[in-house]
Amino acid sequence: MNISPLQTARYEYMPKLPGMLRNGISEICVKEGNDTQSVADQEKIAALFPNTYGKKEITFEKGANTSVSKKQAVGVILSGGQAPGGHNVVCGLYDALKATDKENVLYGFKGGPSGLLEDSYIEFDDAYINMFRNTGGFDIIGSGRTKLETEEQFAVAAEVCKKHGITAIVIIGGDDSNTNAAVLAEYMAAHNTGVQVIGCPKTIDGDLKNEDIEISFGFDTATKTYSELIGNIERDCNSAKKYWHFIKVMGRSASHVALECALETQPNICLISEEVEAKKMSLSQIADQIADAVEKRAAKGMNFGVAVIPEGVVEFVPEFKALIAEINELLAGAKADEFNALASWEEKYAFIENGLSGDAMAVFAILPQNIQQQLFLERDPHGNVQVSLIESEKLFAAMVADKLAQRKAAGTYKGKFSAQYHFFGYEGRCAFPSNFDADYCYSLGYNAFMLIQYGFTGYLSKVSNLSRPAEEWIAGGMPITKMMNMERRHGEDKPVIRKALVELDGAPFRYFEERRDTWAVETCYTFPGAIQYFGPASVCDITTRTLALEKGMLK
Ligand code: FBP
Repeated sequence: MNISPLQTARYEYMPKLPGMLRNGISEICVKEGNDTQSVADQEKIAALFPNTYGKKEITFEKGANTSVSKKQAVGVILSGGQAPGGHNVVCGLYDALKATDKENVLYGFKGGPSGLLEDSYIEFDDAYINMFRNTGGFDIIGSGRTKLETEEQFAVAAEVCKKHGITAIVIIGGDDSNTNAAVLAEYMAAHNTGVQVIGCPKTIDGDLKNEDIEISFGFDTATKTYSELIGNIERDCNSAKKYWHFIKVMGRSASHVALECALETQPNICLISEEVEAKKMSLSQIADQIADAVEKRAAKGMNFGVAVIPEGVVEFVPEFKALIAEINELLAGAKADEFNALASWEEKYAFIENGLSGDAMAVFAILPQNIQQQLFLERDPHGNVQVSLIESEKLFAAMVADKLAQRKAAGTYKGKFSAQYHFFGYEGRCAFPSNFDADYCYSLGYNAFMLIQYGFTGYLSKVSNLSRPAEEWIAGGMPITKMMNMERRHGEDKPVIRKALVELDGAPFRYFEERRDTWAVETCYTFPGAIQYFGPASVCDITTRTLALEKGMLK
């Protein structure tokens, strides 16, 4: 196998653990905190989780080990989208498990949660684990989006665990996967299976965060990767001075990724979906806001700029959301076949015009034709519009071009406008984890085993105090039920972990808001450069500006 010099060097990197975990299980004891309750809907959630609700938060400290010694066989699952650092969670878990007892075993279920249901697994050994230390990706066992949520699935999972003598399952995933981890933990406890379940907080989107989870892993590396690319584009743009770059960045729903990239690179424009929704902005208003910046910069001779667009923005535009709902309705059931049978776009357009309300049609009519066609042609297996496939970077560029053409005709704008488009998503999900993510993930995995060894179930592996050096990080666990509330999902009330959107009164957004008007008309670009893995801690180990602002470490 060909291995790059960086990969070889990263194999040698020793991730930093929180101080209290550094001497292994023999010197770790548990400090119990308070009983917990869910963030909302306490009675309902307590009733749904009679065996796992209300447990105490815990932290680990240096002290005499009081855990009960038993042979552990642990199964680990990677769930959902890739996020840098996933391999290190597995490595940390493996190292802790083997350091505690060489006879302990770690199984990796392949291809995500379905691997557990299909009993498709590998048993890790040193040689295999060593090939993945400090590397990006989830290819160590693969990932998948199967949801573990039904009683039937849980029964199969319990059987598979029984077959292999599995004592605990670790689920590495986002808000949905950790919600399901809590439900699985409750099932395993209620059925006296003896199987513990522990979650680990993953997602580049950064929306699995709350008073207990300071950051989900992968967010640091992914945003650093996108910020490097955006910074490079800013420099190109400021050199050539002839293009406006429209850059869409991943983040299915929340705008944390876009905001962090903006804080790192100071582009001329960064849309924040949560603000668009709060202000009930229309597509036309958003296009006008961007066109204003283009016009002001053109008046100063700067016919170039950079606009960052969060992936999920169109779903936060109220009129667009209503349009999508009408389209889904319009093509429900057999009507989709009728539509698909129409031969030309003109006929299809007439069908649409006939079926949509006047308001929805007014929004549809202002969209560029390629976006109109995307809305009708690229649909998911349920027949719904695939909003995440909408090329919003092209949509806004086209709408801005229209606005500028109108302004030119009115004589208010005399500049030139030429757009380039980019989508940064997959580029960041499997990057070599930054030192922060390498350390954080290794600690999450190591800590997950400590939770198992001390007999906890339904807990999330929690490592906090992350804006400080790793030595000062605090390791422990939090019952997942503490993060839950009831939400309506697919017509039913369900207990779920609350998704964290960008808070408009939070420090990161306020910092951005105070400066963005200047960034819009001046050229204030900053160039973060590539992630550095070797060198001074002040360059290599710092985490996101979002976290620094949230912790008051940046004003
Ligand atoms: P997770 O929530 O599972 O971590 O995945 C997030 C994400 O990377 C989003 O940013 C993106 O919209 C989505 O996954 C894409 O997923 P897929 O590659 O399965 O289409």
